[in-house]
Amino acid sequence: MYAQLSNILDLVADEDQEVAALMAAENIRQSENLPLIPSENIVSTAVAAALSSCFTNKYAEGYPHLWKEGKKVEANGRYYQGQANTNALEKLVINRALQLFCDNNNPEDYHANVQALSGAPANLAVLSAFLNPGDTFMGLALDNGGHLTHGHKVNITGKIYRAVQYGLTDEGLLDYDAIEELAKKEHPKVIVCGATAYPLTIDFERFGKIAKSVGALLLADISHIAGLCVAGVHPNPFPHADIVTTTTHKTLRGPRAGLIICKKALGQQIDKALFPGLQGGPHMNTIAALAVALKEALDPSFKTYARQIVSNAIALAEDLKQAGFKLIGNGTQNHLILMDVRHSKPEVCVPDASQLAEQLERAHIVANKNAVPGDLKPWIPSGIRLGTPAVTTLGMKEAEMHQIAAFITRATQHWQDDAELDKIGAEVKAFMVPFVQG
Ligand code: DSN
Repeated sequence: MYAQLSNILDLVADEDQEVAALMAAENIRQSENLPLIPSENIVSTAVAAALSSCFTNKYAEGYPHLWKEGKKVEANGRYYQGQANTNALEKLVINRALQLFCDNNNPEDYHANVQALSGAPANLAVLSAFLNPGDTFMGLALDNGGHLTHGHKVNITGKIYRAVQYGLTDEGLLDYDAIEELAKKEHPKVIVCGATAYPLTIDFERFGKIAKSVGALLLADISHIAGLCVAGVHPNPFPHADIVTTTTHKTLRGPRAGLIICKKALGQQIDKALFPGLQGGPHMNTIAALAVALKEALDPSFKTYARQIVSNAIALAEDLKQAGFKLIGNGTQNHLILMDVRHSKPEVCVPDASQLAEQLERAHIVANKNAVPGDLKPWIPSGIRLGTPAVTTLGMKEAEMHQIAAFITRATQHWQDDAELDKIGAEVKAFMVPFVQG
């Protein structure tokens, strides 16, 4: 899997030994630790190579099109010369994004902006396109699984807009009736749906109805589940959402970037909000890598991959439940699992999820601490968030998930026993070998 990196290492080492040493060390770390953070994945060699292409040298402020009276027209909308290849590349990735995300919903009715540097600027661009400072929007609270950019008070989206936060039920489910009631009371201009830590299917149709009933735009942030949506293993947000944002490096398995797809009538406002409103020149090397990743996602094999991500998550969740862990939502329907370790059965109950995350890393199991519904102090969370996109990319299937669940259970039971954790770490390292050689 990581073998081709040695060539890159040699090239960097010729010029900079310090950076080459860090790259080599990170390569080893990634090969010896179970990658279970649900927002991480492992890109293909072609995606990695496109990222290091000469497109990194080119400035390309503007777009490969112009908007005239709300209609997109073929024209060079760049500010600098030398754009023959950047224009062709950006048009290619726009078309691939529309084909992938809007296939059954008339791609010609949609527009894609592929320049967002990641999910946070994508969300901010959309909000700034349709809200004035002080305007109201709704989003899922961070400690209930939402994202910072869905209106958390420390984020710019919570500072300049009036962000009304909705939550989950005590069982960890989206409460659509309560969300509808809140929308009727607050009259938001935009409703954001989507999450960073929600293990169940999102009902975009219901969200669409709620937004429509109060005259709000629906923004679906599908950063976590984009790969599942395009593969048909999670419902697609279109046609219910007006705008979709996503990062491209999670289940979609591309470079670290952001995508905005919207109903065409909103395209001009969104393009303008992103550039010149928020960003400068797009990173054309990342856009080249995104083009490659979208081609990979359009291949039928990607559907098989996405299905396996979910099957793996379900297998892992079932075993963890059997072991006594309390899972938010009582399991998973997507790629992630949220364990409430402070309220699990005594055999796996741990009073401190932050320390547990650190001790799991000692056992070569890399996950992240996460707030769960009901946490009174989100900075001292009760949850551990796990995901299967990266281990599925490595070729692991249900049999390996049973083994991973056993590692996690043992490491949790012995979380204060460094010697035992080191022993588990050695076993995990050996377990990874066949999956990372290549
Ligand atoms: N950091 C991402 C995640 O882990 O879900 C969200 O931005």
